[in-house]
Amino acid sequence: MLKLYSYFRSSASFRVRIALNLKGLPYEYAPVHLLRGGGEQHLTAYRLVNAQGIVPSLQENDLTLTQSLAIIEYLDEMYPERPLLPKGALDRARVRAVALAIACEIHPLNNLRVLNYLKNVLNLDQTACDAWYRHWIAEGLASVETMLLDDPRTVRFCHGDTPSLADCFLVPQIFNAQRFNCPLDMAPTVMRVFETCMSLPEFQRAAPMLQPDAEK
Ligand SMILES: N[C@@H](CCC(=O)N[C@@H](CS)C(=O)NCC(=O)O)C(=O)O
Repeated sequence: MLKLYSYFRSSASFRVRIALNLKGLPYEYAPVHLLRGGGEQHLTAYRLVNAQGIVPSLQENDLTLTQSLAIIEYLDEMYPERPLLPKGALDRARVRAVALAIACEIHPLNNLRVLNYLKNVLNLDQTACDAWYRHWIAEGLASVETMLLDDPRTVRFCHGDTPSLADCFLVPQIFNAQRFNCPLDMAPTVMRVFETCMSLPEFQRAAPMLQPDAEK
């Protein structure tokens, strides 16, 4: 049995929820509230699951996996039906590059602990924090747009005609951008792929507001 430690709004958790759905793998949902009481991710009980104090974590029997990319690649190796990485090494490198352009160049600059540091330690006001957030999203997604637009391997999805690891990373990042009203008109290819993904029930069911811990 698989158990996913997740927070409904966490985009890294959202990536894994999409992958689990695409693989058709049922899982138990274990909510970790990232804000309540200073954040349940910091509780000792959760630190025993994930030493970094972040979500997601995935437990399979007695083993725990962390880091969304590592988790999804593990799932893809263990459950090869409906692969999330293409066969060729060059194609795999491309899919990982798109995923990492989001996971390394956008997401870490805008996650909760970074925004808390800007606000609570560096004393930036909300306007400055919002500007920071929008800046990294705009710059990062403009790069992803170029990566997709300039490559004929971008078809209905980031890579080809079936969803891949790259789409698992792209969709949650767009949800984040929309939540913070970031302009997305500079990324039409990204948005076209996003809409294609969101027409699939596997992506829809992974959306934040459909999770058991969703809040308005
Ligand atoms: N690189 C990690 C990022 C995980 C991450 O930053 N998760 C965020 C939620 S999306 C988190 O747990 N934040 C808690 C905090 O910043 O205190 C992954 O891909 O799993």
